[in-house]
Amino acid sequence: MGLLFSRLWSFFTNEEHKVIIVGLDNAGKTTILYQFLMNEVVHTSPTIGSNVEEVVWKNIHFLMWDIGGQESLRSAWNTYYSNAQFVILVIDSTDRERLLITKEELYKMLASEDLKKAAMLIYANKQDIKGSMSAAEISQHLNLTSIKDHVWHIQACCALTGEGLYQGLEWIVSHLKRR
Ligand SMILES: Nc1nc2c(ncn2[C@@H]2O[C@H](COP(=O)(O)OP(=O)(O)O)[C@@H](O)[C@H]2O)c(=O)[nH]1
Ligand SMILES: [Mg+2]
Repeated sequence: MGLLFSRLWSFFTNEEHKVIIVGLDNAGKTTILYQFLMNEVVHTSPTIGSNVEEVVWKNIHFLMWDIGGQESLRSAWNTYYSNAQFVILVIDSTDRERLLITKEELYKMLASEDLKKAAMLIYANKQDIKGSMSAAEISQHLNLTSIKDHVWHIQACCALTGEGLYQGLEWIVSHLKRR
């Protein structure tokens, strides 16, 4: 009874799902968040602290936190973790030099108690730029197949045109339905 009731309750109340968007500075986090909001490209400036917006997709409500990725802000990422159901990790697929830093941040997140149950969507962004790494290449560098204690998915995308972004959201929705 309790479980059924809570399922029905969340159905009727349009429960909000907390999503945090992380990644190094310049990866495209803010551009992605605003694509979800209004389907248009906005001119971003480096995010100090965080932006938070409600995104509704297929009648599912998400509270999305876009967290600043500069080095000085990264140590504060964990203050956003509690109750996050999804982590969206955005990667600038042209930034080969800093992929190792992203990898370190990824494994730090995976080890965090607050994110124990969170599912991980990784966007291999900036696919429009010539010479960018493919999703498969990034997956290999990050050793994603070694991750067994979290569900994860990697999606190639271009935040400027929106290409691939909704496939990522689709994955999130299908994951919600499977739970
Ligand atoms: N070519 C290209 N540029 C992008 C893409 N996504 C974001 N950018 C640009 O990358 C820069 C950083 O984006 P921003 O969203 O501010 O990154 P953030 O620091 O992660 O929030 C901006 O100049 C964006 O216009 C993309 O898919 N392709
Ligand atoms: Mg930003």
